[in-house]
Amino acid sequence: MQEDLPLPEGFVRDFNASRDIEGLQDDYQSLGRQLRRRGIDIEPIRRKVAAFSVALPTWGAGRGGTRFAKFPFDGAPTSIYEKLADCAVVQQLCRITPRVSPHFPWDCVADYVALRELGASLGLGFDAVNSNTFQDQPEQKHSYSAGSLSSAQAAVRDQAVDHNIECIRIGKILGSKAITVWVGDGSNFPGQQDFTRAFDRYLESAARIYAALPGDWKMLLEHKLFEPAFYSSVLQDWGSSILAAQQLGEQAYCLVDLGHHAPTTNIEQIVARLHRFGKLGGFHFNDSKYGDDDLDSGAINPHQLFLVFNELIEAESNAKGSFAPAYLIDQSHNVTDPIESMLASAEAIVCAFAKALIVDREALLYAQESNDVMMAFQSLRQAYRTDVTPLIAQARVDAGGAIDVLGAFRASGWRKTQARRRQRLAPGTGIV
Ligand code: PSV
Ligand code: MN
Repeated sequence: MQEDLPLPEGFVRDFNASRDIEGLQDDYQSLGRQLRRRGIDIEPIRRKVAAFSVALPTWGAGRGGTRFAKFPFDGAPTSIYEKLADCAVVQQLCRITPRVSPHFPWDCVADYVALRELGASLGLGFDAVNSNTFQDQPEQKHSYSAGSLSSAQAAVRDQAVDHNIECIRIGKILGSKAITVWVGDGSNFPGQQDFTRAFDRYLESAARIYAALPGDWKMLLEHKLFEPAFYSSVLQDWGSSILAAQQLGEQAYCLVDLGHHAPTTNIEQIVARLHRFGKLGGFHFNDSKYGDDDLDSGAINPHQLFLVFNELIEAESNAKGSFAPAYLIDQSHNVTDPIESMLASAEAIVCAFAKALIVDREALLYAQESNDVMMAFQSLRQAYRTDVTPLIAQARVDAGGAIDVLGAFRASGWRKTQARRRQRLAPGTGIV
């Protein structure tokens, strides 16, 4: 497939040439020396960083909002095609986001073969497909106002199951290998719903989706503590999630969205538990201070992100079969340019990954086994304190990305060009 990348050929190269590439090399070598003194070879770490990737959410390319307001911005993408182009800009600059995760029916088009080809021409593949039974669509027969997969009404459940099966059909055309199922089902009042019967109905509907899963696909169950249901959610935590995944079968896994837990929850421990029982399926990265805030990854608690990756590295080294959890950014970009947020978030995520890679695992194990609390903690702290940005930037530049992703994005003038283009297409409307 011939590439038709959004930023002009040579743009990144010229941008990098205008920056201090030699300074970056000095910083990289200095980090290499620092790590060598700790007995760590930087080269295998760089190779792992170079192989790392995280998918972009198509819905993250647009402006998010709250239930109070949504503030549009000039040059915002208006269709899945324009969203793909924006995601391709992210990938062109950072080189660790080569896939997008589509959400249906938001991303419905007439021709999915053409969509797949467009993605390929932009240098993008398709990650997990996401179903949406948490909103009503205009042409929809039955409302999800009282639940979807767990609805008390069989016709509503059938409609929700059919939608998920349709998502799998589309995903097969796009080249996806997983479906992520998140439902907003739950209740707002004590007594509104029988917890057990609602969960049983959810399990029965999920089993029908599972039965339609191709043999090489995963079904990822995403739990969430609250919202839109404010008293109880049907799949409220990793406990319900792992029970459901175990009952469904070996292709069913749990997906951890970092924002879907109570503020004090030890998410890294959940990672370890899910892995221990072979049910760690993937992540939705974001950050939060209060609830499911959908803030940018690492913006509030970069240490938690590091600890999550520490468990993931640990899990990978103890993996029985292949270890391939799905990594996706899932954020709501309410006040920033979504491209800038995705660039900064991808960087925060890969930084946490790199820091987890340089943990001295032998020292950690020794300290743990000899009850040396302080040295165990210091094994993690030393890695967390290390500035890995030269390593990340070097790997990115080697892969053809920008030395400074945000600087390059601003220098590209991409958003202004898009705004002008859209103004030409819909002059005087102010619609962006
Ligand atoms: C729900 O809060 C969620 O995290 C699910 O992953 C949805 O698919 C996504 O956000 C978009 O609304
Ligand atoms: Mn999510």
